[in-house]
Amino acid sequence: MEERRFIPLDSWTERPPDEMRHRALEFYELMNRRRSVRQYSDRPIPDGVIEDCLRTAGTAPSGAHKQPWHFVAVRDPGVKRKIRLAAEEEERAFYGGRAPDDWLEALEPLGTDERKPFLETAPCLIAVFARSFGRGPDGEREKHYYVQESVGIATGFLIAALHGAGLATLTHTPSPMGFLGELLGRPKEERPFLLLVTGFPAADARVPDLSRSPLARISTFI
Ligand code: IYR
Repeated sequence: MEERRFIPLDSWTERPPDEMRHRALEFYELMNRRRSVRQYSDRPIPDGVIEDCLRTAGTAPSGAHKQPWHFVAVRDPGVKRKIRLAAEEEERAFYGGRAPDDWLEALEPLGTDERKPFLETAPCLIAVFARSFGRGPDGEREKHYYVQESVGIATGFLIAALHGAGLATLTHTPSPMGFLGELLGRPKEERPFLLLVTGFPAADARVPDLSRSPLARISTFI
């Protein structure tokens, strides 16, 4: 049994109310400028940016602090091509009959289809994996808790970090995406969670004209 160790909360920063309000609004305004982008330029991402964004993802809270995530940053054109081909094969089946009509109808405003050229054009694809269990120092199985929640939170941190750094993203979920684990050589205890496409938008990138639900619809104060 590891000894329980506590340290002072040195990282805490106390802020005056005005500064809190300012920062809350500023962060909202930053995040409200995020859009899912499906057309990318092939412009490379400056060195170190993805690494720091992944460090941010790794700061997410997780069940029993098991950190049940793994991120594979794919820059290699050959691997990106393989991912595109495998994803498009699944998507052809999805759009060609596997998806129920109501789902296709719901996607209509997004204008998506089985073609995923961005999987090759974008300079980086981050495959997010959820680890259903971990390995202790002697290779023994270690239980993980709230894996989906934990990896979802870490992915949210990652999206916010990439956006904050000046990169566009797309959360892409080819379905099913078992091929990702095989293509990227991940162990069987890791389940693909989603694929985050990132890079700079194409000069002529267009996004659907969507609006976000107002606060009154998404929240209740009691
Ligand atoms: N995976 C498909 C379909 C798709 C599903 C949902 I839910 C979306 O919000 C967007 C697309 C695709 O990527 O086209």
